[in-house]
Amino acid sequence: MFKNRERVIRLKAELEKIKKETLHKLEQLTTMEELQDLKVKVMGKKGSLTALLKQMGTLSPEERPKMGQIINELRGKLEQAWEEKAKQLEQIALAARLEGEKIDISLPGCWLPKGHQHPLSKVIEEIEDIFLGMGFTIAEGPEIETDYYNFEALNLPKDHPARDMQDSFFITEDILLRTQTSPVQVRTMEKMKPQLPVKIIAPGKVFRHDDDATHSPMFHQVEGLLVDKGIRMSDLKGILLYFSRQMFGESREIRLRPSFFPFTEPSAEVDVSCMLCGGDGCRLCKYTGWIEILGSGMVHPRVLEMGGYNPKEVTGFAFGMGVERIAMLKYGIEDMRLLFDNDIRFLKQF
Ligand code: 2U9
Repeated sequence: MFKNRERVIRLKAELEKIKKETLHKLEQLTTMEELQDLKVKVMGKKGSLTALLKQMGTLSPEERPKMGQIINELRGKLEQAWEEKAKQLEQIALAARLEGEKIDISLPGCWLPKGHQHPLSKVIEEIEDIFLGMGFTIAEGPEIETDYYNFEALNLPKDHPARDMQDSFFITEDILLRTQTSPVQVRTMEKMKPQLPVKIIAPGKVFRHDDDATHSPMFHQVEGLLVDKGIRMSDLKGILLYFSRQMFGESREIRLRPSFFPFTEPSAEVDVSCMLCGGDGCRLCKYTGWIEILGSGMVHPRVLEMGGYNPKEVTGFAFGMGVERIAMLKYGIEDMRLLFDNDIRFLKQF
């Protein structure tokens, strides 16, 4: 009986020692390997706690379950401590890995040569801004068009020079690269009818068989269209005067000269007072004081009809300008080919 008590006391003391030592070592260790080693040393087949369990057989049947409970409690406590330590070590390892992978964003980067906005893009954006400010919206359409949208719906007669195979880029007899952005307006009218107003500008690339200092086979246009009840030539004049002053300066005047286009009637060429000499006469305006900037007119009744609107109920005006010409006048560029050379020294000036 006495021996049994003594054994219990000794076992308890050893358990306490194992607990203290294990928790202390656990606190000290710094790697997963050390953690694993300690686990084997305490709980492994030849571990200190396992050895104590084996001594349970020497206890009396009354003491055995009590001792078993104490050992199980210690085992539970130690297991919880391993887990916590393992989590802590994982976090330390992750933090160390992240620290090692850190990118130093204060290092100077590689210098990449920067381009420059093209003067044509700049002018197109400026034109768009002016018309957006007057309530127009921007419409776009295909650059490859059918004979119908490019010519027929615009009232161009079959024998019109633009319909000649030599003057436009035909893909088949019926399909060609658009020669103006007008098909966009026709398509928009078709889509919008019978809604009013149709108030759009159509910027984009157009293609013609031309190539010299003032013509390029590909160039840019901005065309405009306003269809509504009661639209008059004076509305056209007011809008174009506002546009000219925004684009070329507040002191500009405009004049309209009678002209002819198949899609407008009456038609007018629009001149702006010379932005270089103010109208006195100089080399730029060929000593006339005026410079032609666009074409315009009241939409031909047949064109309105083909777009799906009744010319007895609505009227409209239209205009068209070449963006390259506007850019050359605005920036004093003398040769159109400079706009397509892509020389960064030229482009950077705008
Ligand atoms: C529809 C109805 C009418 C568009 C217009 C012009 C006059 C014009 C030229 C200016 C220089 C083309 O780039 S350029 O060679 N344009 O003179 N364009 S009226 O008239 C339209 C368009 C669409 C449905």
